[in-house]
Amino acid sequence: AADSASDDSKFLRQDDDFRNSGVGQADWSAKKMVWIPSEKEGFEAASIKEEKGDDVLVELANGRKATVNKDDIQKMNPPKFSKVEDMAALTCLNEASVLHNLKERYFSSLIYTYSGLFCVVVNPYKMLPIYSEKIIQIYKGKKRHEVPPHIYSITDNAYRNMMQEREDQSILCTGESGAGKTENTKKVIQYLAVVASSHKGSKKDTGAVSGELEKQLLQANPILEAFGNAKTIKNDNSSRFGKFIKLNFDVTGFLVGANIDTYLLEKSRCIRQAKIERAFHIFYYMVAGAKDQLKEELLLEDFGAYRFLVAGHVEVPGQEDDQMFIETLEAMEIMGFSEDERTGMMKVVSTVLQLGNIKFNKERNNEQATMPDNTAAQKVCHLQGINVTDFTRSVLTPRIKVGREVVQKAQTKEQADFAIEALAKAMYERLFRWILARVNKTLDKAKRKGASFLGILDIAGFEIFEDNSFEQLCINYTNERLQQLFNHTMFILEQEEYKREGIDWAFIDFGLDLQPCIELIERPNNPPGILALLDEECWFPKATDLSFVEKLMNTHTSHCKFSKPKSLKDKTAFSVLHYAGKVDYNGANWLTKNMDPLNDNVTALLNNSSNPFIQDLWKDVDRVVGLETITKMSESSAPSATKSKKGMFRTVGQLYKESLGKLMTTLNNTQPNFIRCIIPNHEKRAGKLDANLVLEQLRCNGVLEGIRICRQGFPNRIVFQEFRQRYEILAANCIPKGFMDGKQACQLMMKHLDLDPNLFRIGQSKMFFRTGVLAQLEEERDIKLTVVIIAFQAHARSFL
Ligand code: AOV
Ligand code: MG
Repeated sequence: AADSASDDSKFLRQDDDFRNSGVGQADWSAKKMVWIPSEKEGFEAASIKEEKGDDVLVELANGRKATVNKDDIQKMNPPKFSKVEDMAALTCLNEASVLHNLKERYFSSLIYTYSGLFCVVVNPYKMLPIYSEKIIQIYKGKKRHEVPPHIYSITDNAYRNMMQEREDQSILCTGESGAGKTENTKKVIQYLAVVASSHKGSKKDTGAVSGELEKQLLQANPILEAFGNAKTIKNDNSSRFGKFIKLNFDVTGFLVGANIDTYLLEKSRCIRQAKIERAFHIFYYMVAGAKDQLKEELLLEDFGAYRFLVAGHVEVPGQEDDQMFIETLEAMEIMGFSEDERTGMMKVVSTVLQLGNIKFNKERNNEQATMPDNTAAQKVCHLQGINVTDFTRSVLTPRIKVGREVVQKAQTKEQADFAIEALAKAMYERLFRWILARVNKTLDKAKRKGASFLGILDIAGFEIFEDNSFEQLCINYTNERLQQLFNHTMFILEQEEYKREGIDWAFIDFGLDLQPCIELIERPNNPPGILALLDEECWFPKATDLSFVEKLMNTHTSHCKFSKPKSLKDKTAFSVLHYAGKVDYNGANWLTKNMDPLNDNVTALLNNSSNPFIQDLWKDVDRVVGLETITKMSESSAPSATKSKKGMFRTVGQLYKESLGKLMTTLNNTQPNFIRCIIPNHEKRAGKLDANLVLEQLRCNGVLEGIRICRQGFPNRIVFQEFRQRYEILAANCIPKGFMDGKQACQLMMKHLDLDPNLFRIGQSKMFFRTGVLAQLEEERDIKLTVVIIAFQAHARSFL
C-alpha cells in the first residue's frame, strides 16, 4: 500500500526528467519564443523572425507566418520554469504564461498551482487519487515549499500557523458555479478531521477519523447539501447558499467544536426551476425514498402531482434519490436529530410541495379570489397542525389595517397566489435556518470556547449573467469585499517582506482601488448607496422599481463606478463597474425582493400550531410580525399587539449587508488563505480546457490582478546562494576564490553584470528582481553555456 501512495504521487509532482523535455532550453533562446494572441487557444507559441518598428514578424509552430503588433506579444518563460508550482516565480509574469502553466499542469493531472498568495485549482472532473489517507500523511506537518501544491498543504500550514502564532485562520474558496469550491471545502474538513482526531493521542495514528465530533462534523455537509443544494445546468450538485464553517480548536490543536453560518439561500428554487434543473435535493429524496407508513404520514403523492416540481422527477446522473433519502436520514441520526425532529422536518418539506397545489379562481370581475377545491389546503393544514378554515380565511380575506381600523379585506387571485408562494419560500427558509441551528447545537455541544479557530468560506464567485438582478448585486458586492481583503493582505505581506529585507520600496495599497465601488453599494448616506436608496424606496407608498432606478440615476450619475447602459431599451437597467468588469443590472422586482413580504395572518396561525415542531419554527414571528410582514402585495398588516415593534423591520439588503459586515470583521482578524477554483469547460468533461473560459475566470478572480500588482514591485526573489550558483558563470572571475559572504558575492556579481539599478534590489537574504529580468539572465547563461560546451567539444576533439 505504501507503494500505491508513491505511485499516486505522480499526480502531485512530476519527475524532473519530464520537466526538462519539451521545448529545450537551447530552442527557447535560439528561436526567440513568444506568445501571440489566438482566438481559440487564448495564446499561441511563436518564434520571432524579424522586428520592424511596431510590427513583429513571427512564425507559428505549423510554419505559418504572421505579423503582430509589438504590444500584443507576451514573453515566453525559459523552459526551466515549465510547470512551475508557484507562478510567482515565473520571470515573465503575463497572462499567456499563467494560462500556459495552468494548462500544462492540468493536462498532467496537476490540478493545484500556487500564484503567490493564491492557490489555484482547476476542476479535473474525474476522481484523482490525491485525497487518500496516505496522501494526507504526506502533507502532515510539512511546510508549503516542502511538498507539491495541494489544498492539504494550505490546510496544514493554516492549522500549524494557528497553533504556533495563536492567530485565527481562514481559507476562502471562490469561483464560478461548478468550479469546485464545495469539493475543496470538503477536503479541508476531511483533512482536519483526520489530523485533529489523530491528534487526540489515540494509540494508532492511522489517519482515520475517530472522534464523535469529527464524525458529526463530516455529516453536517450531507445534511446541508440535501436541503441547500440542487441540480442546475452548471452543476449537478450546486450549492444554492454560501457558507462559512468555523472549526474551533484548543491550545493543543484538538477540535473542540464547530459552527456554521450561511448566506443567501436561493429559496425561490422551491417554487420554480429552470428547464432541466431541480428544486432542492431533499424534495426528490423524500418523494422517491419515503415508503409505507412514512409516506402516508407525510401525505406524499407522486412526482407528477406536484406543481412546484415543474418537470416532475428530474434525475441526477449517478445518483439514486431513494438511496440518498436513507443516507440523509442516517446523517441526521448521527447528528443526533430525534425521530420527532426528522418527521417534523419532512412534514415541512411535504407542506411546501403541497402549497403549490392550492389553486385560486378569479371571481366577481377579478376582484376576489376563491378556492373552489380545498383538498390541498386541508393537507397543508393537517401537516402544519392548523385549522383549515382559519387558514383559508387568512389567505382569502386577511385582517388588515386601514387607517386605525382593522378590517377584513378580500384578496385578488394574484395576491393570494403571491401570498402562497411567499409562504412556501419562507417556510422552507425557516426550515433551513432551523436545521443550521440544530446542526450547530450538536457541533457546539461541548460549549468549550476554543483557543483559536480555522474558518472555511465556500461562497459563489463573481457573477455576470445575461440578466443580473438583486442576488447578483449581493454576490458581486461580497466579492468586491473579498478582493479588497486579498489586495490588502498582499499589500501588508509585501510591505513586511520589503521591510524585513531592508529594501526601500513604497508598495501601493491596491485595496483602496475597490473602495469607490464598495461605497457605491453600501454607503448609508451622503449620498446613499444602492442598498440604502433601495431601502428608502421601500418605505415610499408610491414607489416602484422604476422610481428606484431613477433615483439611482439622479444620485450617482457622476459616480466613477456607475453608469447607464447604452441601450435605453430597458428603463430599469443600470450598470456598476466592478473590479472584474462592468455588470448591467436589471432593477425589476428589487423592491419586492428587498421587502420580502409575508402574510402575517398565516404566520400567526403557524406560531400557534398544534405541532410543537412547527410552533418552534415560527416562534419568533410575534417578534417579527408586522416587521417581516409589511405587505405591499397582500396589504395585510400585523396584529395590533406587535405594531409597536414595526421599527425593527429589516430589509433583505440590510440584513445581508450586516451579515457580510460581520463576516468581513471575522475574516479581517484572521490570516487568510485564498483558494481560486477554476472550471475548465462548461461540459463537465475531464481533460478539456477552454482557454478563453479560463482566462476570463483568472481576470474575475483576481489572479491576474494579483499579478498586475506584483509587477509593480520586485516579484522574483532568489536567495543569495541559489543566485550565485546559477548565474556565477555570467560573472566569472569577479568573485575571488575562497569563502565569501553570500550578500557580498551577489553585490560583486551585480556590479559586474552592470544591470540598470531599477531592475533589482539586494535584500538581507535574497535578491529581488523586476519581472522579466531573470529571463534575460537565463538567456545570457545559455549563450555562455553553449560557448563553454562548444569549447569543451573542440577541446575534446583535439585529443582524438
Ligand atoms: P462549486 O461548489 O464551485 O459550484 P462543486 O465543488 O460542487 O462546485 O464541484 C462541481 C463538480 O465538479 C463536483 O460535483 C465534482 O463532480 C467535480 N469536482 C470538483 N472538484 C473536484 C475534484 N477536486 N476532484 C474531482 N472532481 C471534482 V456552486 O456550489 O454550483 O457555485 O453553487
Ligand atoms: Mg458549491
